[in-house]
Amino acid sequence: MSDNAPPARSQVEIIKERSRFLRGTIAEGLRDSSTGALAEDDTQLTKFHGIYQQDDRDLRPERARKKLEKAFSFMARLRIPGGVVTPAQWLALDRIAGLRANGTIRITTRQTVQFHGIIKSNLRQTLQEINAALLDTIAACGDVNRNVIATANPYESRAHAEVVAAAHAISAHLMPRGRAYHELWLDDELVAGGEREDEPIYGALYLPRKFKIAIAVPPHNDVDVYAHDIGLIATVQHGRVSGYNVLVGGGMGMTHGEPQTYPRLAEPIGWCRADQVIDVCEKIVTVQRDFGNRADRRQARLKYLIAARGLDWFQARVEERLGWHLAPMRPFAFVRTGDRPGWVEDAAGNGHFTLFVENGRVADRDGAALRSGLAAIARVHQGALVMTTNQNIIIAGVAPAQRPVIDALLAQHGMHNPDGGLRRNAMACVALPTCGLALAESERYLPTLITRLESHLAEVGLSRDEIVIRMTGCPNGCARPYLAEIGLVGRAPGLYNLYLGAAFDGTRMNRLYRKDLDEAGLIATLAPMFATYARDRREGERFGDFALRAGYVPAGDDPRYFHDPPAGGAQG
Ligand code: SRM
Ligand code: SF4
Repeated sequence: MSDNAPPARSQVEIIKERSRFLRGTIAEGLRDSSTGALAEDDTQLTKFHGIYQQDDRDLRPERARKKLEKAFSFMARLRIPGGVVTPAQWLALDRIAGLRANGTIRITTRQTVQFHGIIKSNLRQTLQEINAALLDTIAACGDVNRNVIATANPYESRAHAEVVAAAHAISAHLMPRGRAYHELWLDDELVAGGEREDEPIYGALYLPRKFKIAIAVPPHNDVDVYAHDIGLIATVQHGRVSGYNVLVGGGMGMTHGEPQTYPRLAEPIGWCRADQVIDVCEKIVTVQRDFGNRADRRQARLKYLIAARGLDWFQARVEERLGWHLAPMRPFAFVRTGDRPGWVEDAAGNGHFTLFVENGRVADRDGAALRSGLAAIARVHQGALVMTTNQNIIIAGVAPAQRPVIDALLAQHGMHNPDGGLRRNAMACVALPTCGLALAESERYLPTLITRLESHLAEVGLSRDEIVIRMTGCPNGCARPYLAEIGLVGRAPGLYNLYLGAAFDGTRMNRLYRKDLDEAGLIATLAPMFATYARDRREGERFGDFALRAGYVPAGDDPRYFHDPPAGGAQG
């Protein structure tokens, strides 16, 4: 390449550039009834509208045998900052799940919901129904800022309500401004070829890669604040949010066999006042927009920019754009990640019930009619429903008189929170059959594995002990497995890499312990560890901390920011 040659760009950059602000040929593709799919380039663009083209991988062999095209359908992901919906909105989601999707609602690890199995001819109708419920799917996926997540339950305190409001404000500020979404899905007037469009924050190429923001209210780290491009930790004074500690450069994704990709925890750059936080987020986004890697998508997340240029360089660029310096970090402490299933009561005496939803799948099956039950609750409930970042849901703001009604509906529909400390702290990503990137089962398998592990935990008296376990069907990290005390990452059908040693409060990642374990191997490895832990643990010692002290995985120099270095190749 000559010195004057333009820098290399990935194919997705070229698709974005030619897309006329995310239109591509989606409209034509929707009209084409000869296939259940869209044009390949357009499938990159629909992500910005919250839509993924998928196919049912269970059906692939049969369809191939019959020489049929894949069983294409679409996944739609909503943008719900802070995860709060009204009961009426929940009922609209429930109706859409039954009429347009596969009969389930999937609560995600980013506090929103997904519908799976929408066929192409139903897509526009589905999006219109979502919008009619005053919800949308704009920028839920794609190279833009995604759903902004926040410590669940705005009803818990005034500060909690303020961070959910901040999540909404940041999300709105960083939303793409183009009209393509409205035009394609909601019957707006066509502007293509007409008035000039502009994306004041993103520009025509949007960001080099996806971008994520999370807000935590200590001492609860339910959002895994270190796992995101921007992590904001609220500081609270006299019950109000005074400002935010700002972390940058977190991310979970990696690729097996590519040691230059790795999960990384976000690092602190300073504190800002609450009224400055939108500006800070915007400037961080624009530095990534201007300097992020647009040639290699595997190196395009903010974490790699910061790793390459250094945190000081990055902070200086952000402060240049702000025109002022961030203040020193303020003290904070986390005690746990995850959710706290069951009732809690606020100062006003209202109740909030966190319902455990196994791997986020709201469905009617196996004796627990979760979908019908939540719909029945939504019909009588007067507060809100709040999705958590751990795939659960909170029935929030229940007046004392209403509590027996909710309790009765929970019981009637078989909706019981599990007792087991491992299951209560478990998450699995979607994986098969809809995720095109899955190498192994996850959502469909983790419950069975947990049942088997539970019998070993019971033998040594650990049934109720909280241990965080997370599984993903590939190394992309959608259930944040590298922050789990037991992390299981799919390598191939039935085979998982086992990671140990993360902190219970989500401030330290785990490390690879063993590769390619099948179920027998996982149980044979973990059962004796549980026994040793039950026997040798110190007062209050968590399983993740014990794994380091027992030497299952090395503690290293600074485990807080540890990831396997490229030279070690231990990741895979
Ligand atoms: Fe994810 C891609 C599901 C949270 C890292 N993720 C995907 C796709 C869309 C597969 C694809 O690209 O074709 C999956 C769709 C599966 C399906 O059938 O529904 C998928 N991710 C999910 C969800 C639904 C998992 C879940 O069980 O809840 C989560 C939806 C969140 C949301 O509502 O927006 C989900 N994904 C995450 C998280 C966790 C988080 O953000 O807190 C991560 C790790 C954090 C991060 O981004 O670093 C995550 N997903 C990825 C990656 C790897 C990104 C990277 O930097 O390497 C991919 C693949 C990619 O982008 O190329 C991916
Ligand atoms: Fe799919 Fe991998 Fe994400 Fe699981 S971790 S949903 S298998 S991309």
